[in-house]
Amino acid sequence: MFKGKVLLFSLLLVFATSAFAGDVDNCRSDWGVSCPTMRVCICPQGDFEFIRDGCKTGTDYIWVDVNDVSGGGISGVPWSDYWLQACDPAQELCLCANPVVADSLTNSAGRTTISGRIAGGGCIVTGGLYLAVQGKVIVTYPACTAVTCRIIIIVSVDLTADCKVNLSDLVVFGLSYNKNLGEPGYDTCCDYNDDDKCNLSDFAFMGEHYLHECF
Ligand SMILES: [Ca+2]
Ligand SMILES: [Ca+2]
Repeated sequence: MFKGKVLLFSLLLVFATSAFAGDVDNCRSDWGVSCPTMRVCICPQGDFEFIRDGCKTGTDYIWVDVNDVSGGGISGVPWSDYWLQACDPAQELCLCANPVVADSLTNSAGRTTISGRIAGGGCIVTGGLYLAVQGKVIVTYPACTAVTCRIIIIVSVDLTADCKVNLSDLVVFGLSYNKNLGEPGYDTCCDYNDDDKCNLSDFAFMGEHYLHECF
């Protein structure tokens, strides 16, 4: 009798687990950044800075562990099933249809990395980013209530965050032109070579990406 109950309980457990196996669990999944001060320049055309250069090493990356409800890794998650956005809605990016692409399918442990470029516009200075897998925003285990925000600074030649680089962006850029960090009117979103100055070097990037938009 006792043995029978244990067996039934075990069967129920197996059933409960297998019913959800393979589905992404946004609380048991996790993500992070390989270095503490990542800063990436983006363009809607997806042709600006690589995430791998975000901390200037050439080997920087975002990692993602895609897990199911039991904490097991899900392998084979497609390259394009990821989405990044600002944790602070006031700094929302404009993102193209496939803004980021993973470096590979998730491996047998459910892990992949993202080290390519981001296709979009806008600027995130504070508050960090969240990451979604298959439309599910990753939240912090075990409470599953707080969004898992990681600090990544995003700057873009699309300063108005409408996924187009045009005259309205030049107007915003002009307001910060020839200003340095600490001076009134200086906007760090206009600094594309990471020297805390908004000057001709940055304007050159503006020219290089002028009239770019999402493919
Ligand atoms: Ca724009
Ligand atoms: Ca600069």
